[in-house]
Amino acid sequence: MSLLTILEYPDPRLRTRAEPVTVFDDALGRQIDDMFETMYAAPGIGLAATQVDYHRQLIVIDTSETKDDRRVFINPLILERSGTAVTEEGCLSVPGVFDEVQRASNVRVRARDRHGIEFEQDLEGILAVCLQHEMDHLEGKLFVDYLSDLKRERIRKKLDKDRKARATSNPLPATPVRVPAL
Ligand code: GNR
Ligand code: NI
Repeated sequence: MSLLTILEYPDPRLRTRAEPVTVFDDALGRQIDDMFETMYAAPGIGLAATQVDYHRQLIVIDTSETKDDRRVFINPLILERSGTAVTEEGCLSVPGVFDEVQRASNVRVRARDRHGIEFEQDLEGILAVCLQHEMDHLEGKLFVDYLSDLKRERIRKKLDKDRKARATSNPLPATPVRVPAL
């Protein structure tokens, strides 16, 4: 298992459209496990393959409090959406930024699991919102695209500034200095 690097806005690779998964092999299983590990470590409630520079239609989600409800959606398709929900969203690819987005509150999704078995599920609440957020990633779309041009430009500048601060001031704790005994 290994931690993957999460791409950050405005990295152009986040705009890539993911291709369907066609081969359900051990390598795919390892990619899924690495994505869960990366999502839990971040921490986040969902992760799309696009965010880790893997351009296949693959999503992992766990919205449970107890972090024991792993859900995998491969080649997902929304069959039906209903209701509306406005949620304060965040994104691991847009760190430290949160804003309201309106989406469907309920969706029926058809997808495949890690073995390639097709299933259909009705999702609601944060799970439905998260799936839609992740499916946007697979199409190269980010939640900040729903905000005004002005907000998005401010966000880009803030992230630029945060990245520069991380690069110049060393983010790692200083090496502990042993004070010599008298
Ligand atoms: O961790 C995440 N939280 C979140 C909160 C509200 C709506 C969507 C999300 S998804 C996000 C993780 C992420 O960036 N997935 O792409
Ligand atoms: Ni995201």
